[in-house]
Amino acid sequence: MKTFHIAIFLVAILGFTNCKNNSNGEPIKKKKNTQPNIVFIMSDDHAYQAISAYGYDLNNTPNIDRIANEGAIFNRGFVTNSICAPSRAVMLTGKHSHINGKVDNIQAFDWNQDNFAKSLQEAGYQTALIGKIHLNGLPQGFDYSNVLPGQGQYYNPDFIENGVKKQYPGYVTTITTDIALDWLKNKREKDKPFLLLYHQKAPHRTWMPEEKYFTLFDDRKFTPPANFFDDYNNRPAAAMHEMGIYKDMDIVYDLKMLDKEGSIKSKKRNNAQWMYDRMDEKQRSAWDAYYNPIIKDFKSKKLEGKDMALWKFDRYMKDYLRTIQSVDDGVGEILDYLDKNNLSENTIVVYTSDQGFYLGEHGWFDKRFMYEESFRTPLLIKYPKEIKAGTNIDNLVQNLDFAPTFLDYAGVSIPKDIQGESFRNIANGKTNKWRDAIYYSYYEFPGEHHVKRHYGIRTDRYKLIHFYYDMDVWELYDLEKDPSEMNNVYNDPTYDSIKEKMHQKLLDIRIKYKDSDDLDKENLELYLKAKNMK
Ligand code: SGN
Ligand code: CA
Repeated sequence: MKTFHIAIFLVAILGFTNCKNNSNGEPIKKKKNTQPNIVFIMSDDHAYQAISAYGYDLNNTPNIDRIANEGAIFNRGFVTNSICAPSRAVMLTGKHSHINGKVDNIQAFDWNQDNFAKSLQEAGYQTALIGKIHLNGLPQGFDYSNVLPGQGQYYNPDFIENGVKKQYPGYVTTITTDIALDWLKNKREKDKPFLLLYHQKAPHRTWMPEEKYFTLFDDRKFTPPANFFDDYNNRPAAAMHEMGIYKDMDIVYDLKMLDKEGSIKSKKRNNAQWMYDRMDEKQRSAWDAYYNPIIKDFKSKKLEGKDMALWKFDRYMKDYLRTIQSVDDGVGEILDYLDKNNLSENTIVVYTSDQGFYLGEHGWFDKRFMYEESFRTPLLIKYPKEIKAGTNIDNLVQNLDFAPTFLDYAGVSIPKDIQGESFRNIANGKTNKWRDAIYYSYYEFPGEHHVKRHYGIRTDRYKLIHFYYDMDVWELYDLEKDPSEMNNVYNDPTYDSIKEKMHQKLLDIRIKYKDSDDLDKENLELYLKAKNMK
């Protein structure tokens, strides 16, 4: 072989590629890295309505929007079970709750089963999990983990670093970002591709803002959505909720009216006091300087009925959106780090939430229901190598699809028992061939917020839901005519043939995903046992 050919052969075999010149003007030879890095950003309870890229005009999230602007925004991203720990288990395993076993927030998660981080680790990735995961036990599949115990705390939170607990002074969102940046800068092995799960606690209840955002939105009065005063006509499960802003949101615990005199009545004053006491003196005095005048004003107003409901909504929105501002700052810091270190081109960045959230729709906060605002979740992705900037996607994707999508991007084979599908070729526009229906199942009842057990199916236009266990109620929605799901048309004869088709599709999809009434019963037994109710 001639020298020239040998040189070409060596270059090909070693996978070297020329990029920029060094300061001497010589080309820097860099090993061609074919496996992309993955930064998977998840926040907790972040409603898509509260991301400016989705166009709701509630707040401004310039950094999260950067992901959409430089990549793709999914308008129909959904979860399979709208509650924290189960959603994370689905995300890690690519399997529905009834298959991965984590059907509710109560029962234990089995870390011994496969997850996509384990597969990427085996394929040579450096892996880290930072922030909220809400799954018991030492995370498996990660070279480094530093996670919040359970729900975590907003102020001076504890973290568990590789199994060892320690308290960090400061605000949880900024601490989580600092830990993630420290791992990126100082802890990972820089010659390997990396997977970073960077998971924020915010904007989870009780929406305690960072000091620098206390006054953000003070000049604004938030008006609730059109169905804020919903009467739940024809929707008995919805009528039994315990997640009403007017009826159930705690004035002291959720809305910070912890008056020193103790004259404002609340079921959760002790919890509120405990969270307040966690702050150090400096944090408390900043807190008091902001909230005490609001408490004074609230007391003087003596609000009732509709006025009280509207006041609560406005206070809720202000604090909820403030906590998101700190999340957005963190996203900006991570994106800046990638940009400044020439990592952006070869890094996939995803922003999502463990589920959506009600911002006053149906009069609610919280999630759990299969109605759109909590079934849907924000989903934005950028990967400049493959995804065109400004892409808009309407396909029905779910958190079930993350695991196979990441494995696909990394060139790692997707285990046959994974139930999700890679949306890589949807994101890059290569195909539009995709599923026409998605499946949902929620289990945590009896439980907080009193949302009945239900499962259902959603297609492009229709949604069929079955509430069961201690009731037997079906609901059908025509999302084109009734996007706010106020009109249950299950018993409307004009929808008879649609109803029949949707029932058939529901049967089919339950078979496809291996779910059944028998499994529902088994899960119920396990749940009641775990809750010591049996
Ligand atoms: C806590 C909250 C609930 C919330 C659940 C589940 N109550 O129990 O409002 O629905 O978490 O949230 S609180 O008084 O403790 O704040 S999840 O996101 O973790 O599933
Ligand atoms: Ca959540």
